[in-house]
Amino acid sequence: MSYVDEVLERVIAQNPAQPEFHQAVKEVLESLRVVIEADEEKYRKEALLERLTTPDRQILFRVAWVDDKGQTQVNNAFRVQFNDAIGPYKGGLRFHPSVNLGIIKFLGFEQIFKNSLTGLPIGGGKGGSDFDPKGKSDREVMAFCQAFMTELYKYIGKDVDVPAGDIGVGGREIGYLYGQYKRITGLYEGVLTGKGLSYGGSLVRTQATGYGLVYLTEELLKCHGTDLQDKVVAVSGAGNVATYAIEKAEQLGAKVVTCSDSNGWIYDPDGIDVALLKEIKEVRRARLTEYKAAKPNAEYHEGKGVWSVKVDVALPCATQNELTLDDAKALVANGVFAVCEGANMPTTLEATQYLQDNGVLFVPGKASNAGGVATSALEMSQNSERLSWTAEEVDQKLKGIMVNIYHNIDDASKKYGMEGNYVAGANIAGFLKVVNAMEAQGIV
Ligand code: NDP
Ligand code: 2IT
Repeated sequence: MSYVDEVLERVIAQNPAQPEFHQAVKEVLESLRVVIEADEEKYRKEALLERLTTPDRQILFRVAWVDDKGQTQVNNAFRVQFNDAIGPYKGGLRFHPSVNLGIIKFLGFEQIFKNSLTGLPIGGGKGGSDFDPKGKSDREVMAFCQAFMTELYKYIGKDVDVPAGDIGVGGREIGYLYGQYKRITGLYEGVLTGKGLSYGGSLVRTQATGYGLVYLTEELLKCHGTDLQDKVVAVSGAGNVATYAIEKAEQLGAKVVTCSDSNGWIYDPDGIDVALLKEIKEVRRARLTEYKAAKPNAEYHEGKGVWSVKVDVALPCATQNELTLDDAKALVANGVFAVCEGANMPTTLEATQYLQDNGVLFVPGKASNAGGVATSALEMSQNSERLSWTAEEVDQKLKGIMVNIYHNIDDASKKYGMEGNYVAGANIAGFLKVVNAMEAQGIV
């Protein structure tokens, strides 16, 4: 059996009931076949793939906190420190009821390659909890964040592991987490990114994932003889990534006609009103039904459906496996030109294959959503030098990083004989830097 197949079998056997982790590993290892098989005995001897697919450390802990009724609540929490070959562990924290160890491992594994693609010195990690911030008071969110950090602080540090936001973790949560870290350790250091601007945050970090996604998409389109001007775009999600993807796409002349949350979705033929979306989601923390209430011309539909709309470009920005084979068929039937992932692994393996087989330009999240973590790394640099860069400076750097990522994955796809397969290009380009560092540092 080939070494890649041996390791795939081993990962599935050793990590039962973690389908998202299996999915992420399968996608990467399938792409790496061509690289591994060129030097299979060397990689097998140094157990390179076993080391790459086994986290350095998995921290599981209990978080107990008291709700507004005086009831004690208990949540499960995780931090997976996956690979620190090229820098300190770096990756977000997700607070969502669906969080379990397998979800955090898939996200941490993806993060290794994404962080490598940014060109910046950051390793891969991820964490989170099954805590649901939805419907909780600010005091309850603070109580949870303080209890969570009271355990997590032991394992993180500005040169060790630097968490940030993800689903359910935004500016409010990072603020409470940072305050508690500082209270316990007495250290005022860049241990978290996505901080508020008054206490060490970077300009443009809030916008960075969505903006970066659109910068990369624009470069992809440019290299295929077109651009976003007058393109019709479908976006899913209505959170941090979706909101700023919509904002930047509209600034570049596209018309974004959809967004969604976990209850339903909006079709707005006039183009999504991003100021209204921010007011509903960032200020009121409300549901998308309120968008329809304010914009009678828009349609609100319960459940899923954004991929049924006829568009040129699709940007999935909500969550994993939200774009299925049926959705891919609908997009292709409607003549979609490009699909670029804002979320982590939003497209199933079957849907990805179908899009690629039908000539749709497809860029995986580990490349196209890397602008968030890249700007986090820029926040770390600013914290280290105790300076703040201007918005223009950060935005220019972000744009440069995204353009560079596109060319890097495009070049890798060509070099390994799979031109236009950006999944393979991203996995191979991300892998090569990490492997080089792992080999240089010996068996550790
Ligand atoms: P937010 O919490 O700000 O927003 C998430 C959005 O997706 C919400 O609209 C939410 O709806 C929807 N959503 C979440 N889970 C589900 C679900 N299970 N089913 C349907 N809809 C769902 O998160 P972000 O915008 O930060 O993250 C979105 C995606 O982007 C995630 O995959 C994340 O890992 C990825 N990402 C985030 C980065 C960042 O910097 N924030 C960087 C790179 C990737 P509702 O409010 O109803 O739950
Ligand atoms: O998935 C991701 O890249 C993030 N949630 C951002 C991580 C970070 O450290 O900024």
